[in-house]
Amino acid sequence: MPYNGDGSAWAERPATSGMNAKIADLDKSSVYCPADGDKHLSVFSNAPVDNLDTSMRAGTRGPTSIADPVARERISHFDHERIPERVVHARGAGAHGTFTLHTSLEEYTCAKVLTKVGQETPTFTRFSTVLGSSGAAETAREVRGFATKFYTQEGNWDIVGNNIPVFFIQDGIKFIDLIHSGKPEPDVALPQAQTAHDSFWDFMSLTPETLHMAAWSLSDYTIPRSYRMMKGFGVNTYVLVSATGKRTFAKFHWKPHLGTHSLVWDECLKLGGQDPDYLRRDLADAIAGGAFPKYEFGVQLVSEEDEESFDFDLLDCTKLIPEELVPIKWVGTLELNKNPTNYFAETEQVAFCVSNMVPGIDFSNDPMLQLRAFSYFDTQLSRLGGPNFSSLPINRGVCPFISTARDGHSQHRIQAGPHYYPNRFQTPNAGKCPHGKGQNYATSEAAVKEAALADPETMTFAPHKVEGLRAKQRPPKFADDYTQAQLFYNSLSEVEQQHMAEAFAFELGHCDSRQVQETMIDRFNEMDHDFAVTIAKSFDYEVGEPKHPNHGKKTTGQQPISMLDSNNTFTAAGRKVGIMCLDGFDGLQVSALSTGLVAMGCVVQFVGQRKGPAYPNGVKVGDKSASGVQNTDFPVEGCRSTMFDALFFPTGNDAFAKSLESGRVIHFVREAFGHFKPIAAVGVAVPWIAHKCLPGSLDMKADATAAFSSKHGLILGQNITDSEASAWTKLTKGVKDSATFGSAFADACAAHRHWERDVSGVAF
Ligand code: HDE
Repeated sequence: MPYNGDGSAWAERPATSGMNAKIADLDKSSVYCPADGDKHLSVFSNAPVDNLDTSMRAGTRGPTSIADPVARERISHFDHERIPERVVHARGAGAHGTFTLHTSLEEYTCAKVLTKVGQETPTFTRFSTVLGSSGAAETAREVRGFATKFYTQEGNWDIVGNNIPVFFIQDGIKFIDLIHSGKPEPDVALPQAQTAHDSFWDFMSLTPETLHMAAWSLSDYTIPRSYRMMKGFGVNTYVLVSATGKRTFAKFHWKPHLGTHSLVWDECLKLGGQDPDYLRRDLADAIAGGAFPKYEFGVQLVSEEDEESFDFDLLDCTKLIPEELVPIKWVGTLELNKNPTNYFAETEQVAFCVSNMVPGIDFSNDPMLQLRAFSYFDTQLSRLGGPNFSSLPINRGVCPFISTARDGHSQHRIQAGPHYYPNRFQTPNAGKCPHGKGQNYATSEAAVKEAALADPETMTFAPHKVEGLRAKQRPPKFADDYTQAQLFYNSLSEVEQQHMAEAFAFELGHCDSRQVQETMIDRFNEMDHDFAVTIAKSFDYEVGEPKHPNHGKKTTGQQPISMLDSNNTFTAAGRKVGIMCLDGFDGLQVSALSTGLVAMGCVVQFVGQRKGPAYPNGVKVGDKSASGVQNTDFPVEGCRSTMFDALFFPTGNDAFAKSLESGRVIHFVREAFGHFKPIAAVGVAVPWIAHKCLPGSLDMKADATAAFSSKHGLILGQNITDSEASAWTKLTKGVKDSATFGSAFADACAAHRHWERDVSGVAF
């Protein structure tokens, strides 16, 4: 069921059952219209307003009177209703959810959110692009943000991560230049939401540490199919602290239950215009339809003793920890199960702060993380207008706390009691909430340790030794920029490597500076000579000798780098199937297949000559009340193949066959074929596909005797009839049982894309 845009969701007060502590908390600040029917339209003083159409005037045709408080208030509020968009990650989509722990990390942390098995912690997650402004198209090639706020019983904990496990730079001080280079050029402010311009690649080519992330950002990771099919990573190395004070390094992972999948670049370019909201629509639709996105949460753990045992530095966020060295331990599940009620109040005002930690979770000395711990809190001051942003409804915690902070713009809390500490009412350890505890003023190292160990609640800042020369310096292992870039490249499939080369041609093809193009090709020569030679062809450039011969190693695991790795999840669930219901279509085939697909968790949408009724074979056009009339989601002109993951063309009568001849419908097939998507067809639609849509691209003879042929995601059943019930109803779960036409199509949908196809001769 798609997101309900008719406004009825606005009146929806969350049901009492299934409501988590945070939704209940938000409800206290929510006004539902028109469910709260006793409310009247008012100005802020709450006085009823009886006329919102006409301002007060001196005489019928005279000047407007400034004495009209309603007009004044309305105009004034409107004048000020914008706040600055986020400096980065301005374009985002959010959802409420629940995190449920299934495996305790008690050995490593005292954070209750990670130790109490079965506990459900309310969450708010915001996905985002990085460079685009708040209205930018979502299918631009962009790194994606994956930020989650956990409203724990010990305060809010935020993991502010990305969909790629590494970052461009090693030290936060360079972040400003990185972002400036990627944002639109400063004179005429273009291009929007993309890195395909000189400044970005100029910065990248001159900053060797970006090589690893440059490779990731040219890969299919930057064009995700859906936020539901996207991984997440904490990126930086954190520290877990146990109740006994033991410190363990930790990397955080999110793994989508639907697998990790991407769009193809041509689709992205088209969707940018056809549906700039493609990803937020997909997320809202799924949640509204009850297909709640789920992600496994995992950690890679490294003991303090093993800190130096890798050939990279754990504090260097341009490196990942290969799973062969440290496997991921999966400990909990995040389910996104409620759309926001008000985008501005929730998704826009949510303030993720890397500094939001709970006892048992701490920072490592990663120099990116350390500066991030400052930046997020700082940016909210101007973005949300002052120091009280943390008591906005979406940001306030669900755990009671006492603070001595007071006043400031828009103070929401009415807090009684002393605004200083210590005071005669609260002794150091007398607070009711962990945050009231843990203040200790011990000065010697031993005293600090003893105090900390005695009180696990203080573990956020468990003591650890720091020493060294104060200087502007980087650890020696930060110097290797290419080993993991090679590991990444080697771990991709050939198809994905080819996509990277095509992405390079697009990105650098939009740059005008020859120097930028050549320096960047040279930079990639440090990753892989053959790759550099391939990309150099688009620029007529002669690559020099290999710089660092490729070590040839690959990595795989539970979060495999290649999306084609068998450890990735392939399922038909969550896929959107478009069914062509031009008048005269075979109604039985459509209803049988669509019922099976929906039961498998697919979203089915119908396309017809008009939005509204589509008339099947045997029903007179215009007879709306006849049985079998199919309500369509789009008229052919109102959609494109890009909006679906797979297409089904039933058979039909002569009128149906004639309508297939339209150029728009033929283009549907060519485009979906060119984007490697599953296409199924029956009866008259089969020769039409073979001869009109894809002449020369199909080898139809191969399976001429079978009831249907299934090859490269094309499922063609010219002679299947409606009476062969098993062909339609025996849909499996898309797990390699292609015994029937329906299950072959389900399998093809589960495979997502059929890269084996030769699409070179197809115009689309
Ligand atoms: Fe951010 N980043 N960042 N960042 N970042 C922001 O904070 C910043 C970095 C990330 O959905 C801002 O509240 C600095 C790495 C996400 O609201 C800002 C540095 C990673 C989001 C900021 C980094 C991220 C942000 C803008 C270098 C991947 C969106 C608005 C020291 C792990 C969160 C805001 C949301 C947002 C600064 C580096 C991810 C300006 C200075 C590395 C997902 O504070």
